[in-house]
Amino acid sequence: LTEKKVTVVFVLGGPGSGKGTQCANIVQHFGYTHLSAGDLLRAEIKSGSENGTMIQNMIKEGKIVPSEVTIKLLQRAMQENSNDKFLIDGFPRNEENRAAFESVTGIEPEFVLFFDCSEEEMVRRILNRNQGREDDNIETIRKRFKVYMESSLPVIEYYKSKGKVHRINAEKSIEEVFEAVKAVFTPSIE
Ligand code: UP5
Ligand code: MG
Repeated sequence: LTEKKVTVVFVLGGPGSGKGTQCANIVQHFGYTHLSAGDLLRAEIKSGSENGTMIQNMIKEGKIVPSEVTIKLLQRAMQENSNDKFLIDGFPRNEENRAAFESVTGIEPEFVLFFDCSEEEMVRRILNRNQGREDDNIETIRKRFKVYMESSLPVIEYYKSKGKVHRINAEKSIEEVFEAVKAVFTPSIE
């Protein structure tokens, strides 16, 4: 197995905060490859893999899929892609995800983009999305928020303590949020 040196940016924030939307914009402007952990897990369900039913049940309950499953999918996606710059969207979601990814891959993120948005606005966006996601119903949304507050926010706090977090006000329009995102990716001239 040949190890290539890769740059990874973690894109974190609550359910419906706009991670996927902004990652699509970043790909267009800055040449990253977008890897959504949630999309990889949903593709795994569709492919009829042996883990599919377990993953489907976890997502329906808003629970975090075991690290080894998600990390394997992320690693495979990075190995299959010739790019060396990746946006990892929606992962790591808990302390165990974070520690396992670092020890298994040896990769530390360059920085973390944190989309900060009120719960009220996130619920509104998810209920408007209408893409048939099995977790986009109010019962599951409540569970996703609880897991986010209890398990995912501490990961963001961890990276904040290491000075790696760029907080973005994600409450604004898609265009305004992207202006703030661009400023993070554009190297500034001293
Ligand atoms: N929208 C976006 N930006 C907007 C803006 N500025 N103004 C107005 N509208 C805006 O956006 C959501 C909706 O809002 C869209 O309709 C968009 O047009 C609009 P989107 O960009 O899709 O937000 P995103 O943050 O990506 O929301 P998503 O629902 O994907 O976030 P989640 O973190 O909940 O979902 P994810 O797919 O990452 O995970 C789903 C589940 O998978 C988890 O609950 C968990 O069970 C499982 N999972 C794991 O177990 N492990 C993992 O590592 C990852 C996932
Ligand atoms: Mg998403």
